[in-house]
Amino acid sequence: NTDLKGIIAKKIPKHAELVKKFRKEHGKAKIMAVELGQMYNGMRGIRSMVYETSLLDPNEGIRFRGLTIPDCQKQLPKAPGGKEPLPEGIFWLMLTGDVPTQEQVNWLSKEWAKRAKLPSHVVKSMDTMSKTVHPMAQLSAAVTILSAESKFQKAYSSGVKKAVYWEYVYEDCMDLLAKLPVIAAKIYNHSFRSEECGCVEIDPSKDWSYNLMTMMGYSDPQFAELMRLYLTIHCDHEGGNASAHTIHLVGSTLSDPFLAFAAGMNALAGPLHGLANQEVLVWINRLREKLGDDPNEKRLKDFVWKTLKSGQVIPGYGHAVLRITDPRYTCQREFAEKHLPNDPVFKLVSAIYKVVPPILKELGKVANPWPNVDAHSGVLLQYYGLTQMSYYTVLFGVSRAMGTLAQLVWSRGIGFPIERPKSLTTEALMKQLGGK
Ligand code: AMX
Repeated sequence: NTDLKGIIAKKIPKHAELVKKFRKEHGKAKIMAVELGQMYNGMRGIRSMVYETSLLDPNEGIRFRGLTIPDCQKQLPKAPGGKEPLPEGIFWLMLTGDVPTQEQVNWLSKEWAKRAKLPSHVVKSMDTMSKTVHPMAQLSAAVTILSAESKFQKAYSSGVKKAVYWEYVYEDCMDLLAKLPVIAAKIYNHSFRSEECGCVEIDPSKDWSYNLMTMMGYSDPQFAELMRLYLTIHCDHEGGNASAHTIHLVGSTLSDPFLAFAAGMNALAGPLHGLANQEVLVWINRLREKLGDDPNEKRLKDFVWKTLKSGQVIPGYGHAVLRITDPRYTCQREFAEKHLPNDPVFKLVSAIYKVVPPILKELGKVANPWPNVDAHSGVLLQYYGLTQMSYYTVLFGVSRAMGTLAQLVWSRGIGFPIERPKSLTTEALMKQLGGK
């Protein structure tokens, strides 16, 4: 059955009913007590939102609808002759809760290809944007103006009922996912390639990742495999991370999916979040310039300490929730071991993996000394010739669309209200706690 909308049309009302009953029975149950420290610490650890598509365990990593990354690598359909999962599969999984068949992902590839064309006003705006605009800002701007096409916005204005909001949100999300590779490729070509590039059309017989790669001017089948893995593993990281949370929040105001997603991309563009993958390579390249490709351990350690002492963080290390090596790092490392074991930058990344965690532990204040996803992605992209670091977060964003937009469909299906947590002033808190 390839009727994706029909499949979720059966599931969403059942889940909404289950939530309603659950809330009725347990609506007053206490989940946790909030500590003052958490309020000042970026709300870290406060269990305060419901997000269905994925769940993060600090000591295990991410699960998408119950499946770990290795599970997904095993169970999700592959491209012909390929070994890595197709991102289409993880989107299907997050949207429906079911592992799709090959036929279902093939349908999704074709469906996205069908919806991929950009409206001419978006093309025109993108083509005239200054090349000095950061690729993430170009992404945000392009998606923002795509909102002119929103079916949800039109349906809302015409007064459709709340119960069917999700149907229009679904259409917008599918359109956006279909168009994102075209937008991303256009940004790449506009920023880094000559004017006449970027005219390659979507091939409807090929998958989402393959099309993105060819539109950017690449053709190595192994790079297509990397793109499939990359776009699969960056798709979601439960709801509290800055980009997913922003999309969730903005979506809750009934802004259309284009506007909600663009807002999330502005959050992903921060150096403590998605921009870290750019920062990692900048840092590694600085290290290579200073120490060469094969520095001894002592010189490497000195470089790490120097970074820390100058008040900077070690990009790609640490995490707000994870307390282990990120499984997204591990699977990229495995990919590198298989396809580029002798690459000098990969060897350097491995050497850094040995020296950084003990140093961060020694600092004493870092909650998680282990590498996150961003510590490894740049080296892989660079190996295949994608050396423009300021572009890396765009690929992260294309992938992040899958989890966050699947959730957006469910959020409207369940009927979540506008999000509005309570804030307090320090003065009010002091009064409450009997301070000054
Ligand atoms: N290098 C140096 N110091 C670090 C550090 C790192 N990699 N990670 C954390 N710290 C420091 C913090 O800056 C903080 O110092 P402060 O008290 O002087 O301000 C202290 O350790 C405690 O922070 P924490 O509780 O361990 O982390 P957090 O939850 O506040 O922040 C994160 C998490 C990811 C922002 C942080 O680890 C960091 O800045 N890492 C480097 C940037 C990075 O890799 N970001 C990508 C994260 C994944 C993603 O979203 N793509």
